[in-house]
Amino acid sequence: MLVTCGLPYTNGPCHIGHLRTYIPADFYVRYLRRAGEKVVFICGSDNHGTPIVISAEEQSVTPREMSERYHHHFDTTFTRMNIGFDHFGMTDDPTNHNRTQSIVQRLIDNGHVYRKTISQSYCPQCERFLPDRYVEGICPHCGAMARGDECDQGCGKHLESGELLKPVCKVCGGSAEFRDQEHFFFKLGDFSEFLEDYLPNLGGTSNARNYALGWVKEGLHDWCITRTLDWGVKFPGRNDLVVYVWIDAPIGYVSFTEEYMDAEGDDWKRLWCGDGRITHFIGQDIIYHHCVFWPALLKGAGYGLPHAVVASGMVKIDDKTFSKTRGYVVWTNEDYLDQGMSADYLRYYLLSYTSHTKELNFSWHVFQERVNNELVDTLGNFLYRTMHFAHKKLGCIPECRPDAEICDEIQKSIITVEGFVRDYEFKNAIDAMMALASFGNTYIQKNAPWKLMRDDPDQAAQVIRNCLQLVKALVLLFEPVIPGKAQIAWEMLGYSDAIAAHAIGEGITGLESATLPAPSIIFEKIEDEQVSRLDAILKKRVSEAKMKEKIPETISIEEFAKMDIRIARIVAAEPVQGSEKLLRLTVDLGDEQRQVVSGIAQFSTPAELIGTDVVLLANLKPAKIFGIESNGMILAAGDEASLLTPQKPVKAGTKIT
Ligand code: B3M
Ligand code: ZN
Repeated sequence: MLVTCGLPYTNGPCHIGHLRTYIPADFYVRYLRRAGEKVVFICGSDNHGTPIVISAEEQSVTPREMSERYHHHFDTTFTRMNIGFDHFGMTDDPTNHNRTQSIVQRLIDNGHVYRKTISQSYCPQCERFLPDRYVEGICPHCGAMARGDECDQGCGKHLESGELLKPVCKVCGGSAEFRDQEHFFFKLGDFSEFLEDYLPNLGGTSNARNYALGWVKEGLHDWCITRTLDWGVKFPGRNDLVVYVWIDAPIGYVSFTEEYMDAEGDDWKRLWCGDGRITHFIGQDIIYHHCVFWPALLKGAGYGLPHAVVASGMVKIDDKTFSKTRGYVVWTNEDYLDQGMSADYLRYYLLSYTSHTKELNFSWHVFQERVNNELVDTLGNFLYRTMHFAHKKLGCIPECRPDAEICDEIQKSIITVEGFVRDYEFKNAIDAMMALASFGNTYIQKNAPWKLMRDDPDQAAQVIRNCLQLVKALVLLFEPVIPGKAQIAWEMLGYSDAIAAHAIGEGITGLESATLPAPSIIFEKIEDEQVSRLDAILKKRVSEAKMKEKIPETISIEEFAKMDIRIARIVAAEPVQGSEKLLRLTVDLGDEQRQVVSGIAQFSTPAELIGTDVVLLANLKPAKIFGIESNGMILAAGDEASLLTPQKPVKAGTKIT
């Protein structure tokens, strides 16, 4: 079978939000392998799309250079976090260009693509079209600031080209206009019936299935699948267009499998063109792309379909919405690994803290508590007590067989863990593992081999033999969670090979009677001062972000003087047909009257406004809003759009200086 992880964009470093998907996926793959399944584990970096071009421009490097830099960064970070992909490819590599063109050509041949002329934002100053994030403006649905393809700060709706109000070019800041341009569309709407059949049987977590079914029932819109950019995979037969990044990114899953299987001398089609049992691990925010768009695309091109989609809940930081700009972020290297912290501790915390589909509220204090109480005090304590005693008092593994009662307990745990992992209930699986460690602690405490040693050494050896069996089972069970620590513990049992080569079921099979090396302490407590240090890094980042927000860039008086701000009197006001937000206003400037479209309909009625003196930015470039020309912008403050008015009466048209 095949397991994949959502592909990270190559325009920023790895953070805790990424790990929330990759660590459970890695856990799942390790578990399946240790349960005897053959799994190919694939990921790669997502190199195309406007965010990457924009970041590259800002840093004066080519998008390819920037992609390579971050590609390498992710690759090494994953290794440091014990996340072991079989292959980590790049969507900009030739395999993916070829595979994407071939799939798009198939969609065209199969009649799933059509051309349509649409109005596209265009910057006359920069003389270029402005796809997706190249343009910003106002969301027509909720009125928040939004970018071209998505209302990312407001209602979250997907925006089609031309929908954005008051579009502004992200490169030069000038107002953009709309121009007609021919684009290609994928007939997503044609796949509704197929998806209604397919989705109820899709495996994985229910959040993915249910959201997707809901969207399909609401009705699907066709997707524009081309963009006017140089960077990306060329649309077949068109040198001026590339495919939308959400086409070639998921196709990366196919291409990376192809690269890996070719190198292994195996056939990638086995996984993608038959029943390959494909499982995608993704973040909850990209369910639409993976459960609606992607299966339709695969179906349309005649490929096999995903068997399961596992969607992780979002991450909050100290109860605040995750936000890189506001400083609510934890960077994997800088804030954690480079601070000398153990990869396995973070793996344990992220996997065991809450159910996979729920929101994870990250906190260093909870992290410390969980690691210290569970990993160190429960698991670590049992391992160390057993190994220390066995080494010191016996020096080797006693030859007796473990008691049936112990083997039953282990067997029960193995079955419970198996059930939870298959249901993607990773937290419950780990709780069940930890329960076996607690059982071990209770057992050793009750049977006190240190006391038996004097009166009944055979019985003492039996108790220790039982504990060693529990240790073996625990180490095998926990390997997918904490692979690094598990390997060390494995070697303390006298083994010298890789634990990953052993099945979890071996937890109930015998132990080779090896001499036992002196055990070391594998799990060390996280000290308060360590946590304070980690927490201070986070607090500092948040306060720095706040400072930046408060102090905008300074401008010169000349720059200010460029703005023609005047008092204007509203002389007419009426709603704009088809919009709940907009009013069409006529304002008087003394020697002229102007038409201005303003997004204040929800806060002021036309009757209230007529006769009011307001502040107008009079030399803002004219723009068309909802097809109506707007000549200037009325200034307002706060969430309720409170209009600014002069303190003492002044003549309409008075310049503000
Ligand atoms: N590069 C990252 C995201 O939206 C995006 C994933 C692609 S998966 C094919 O989370
Ligand atoms: Zn521009």
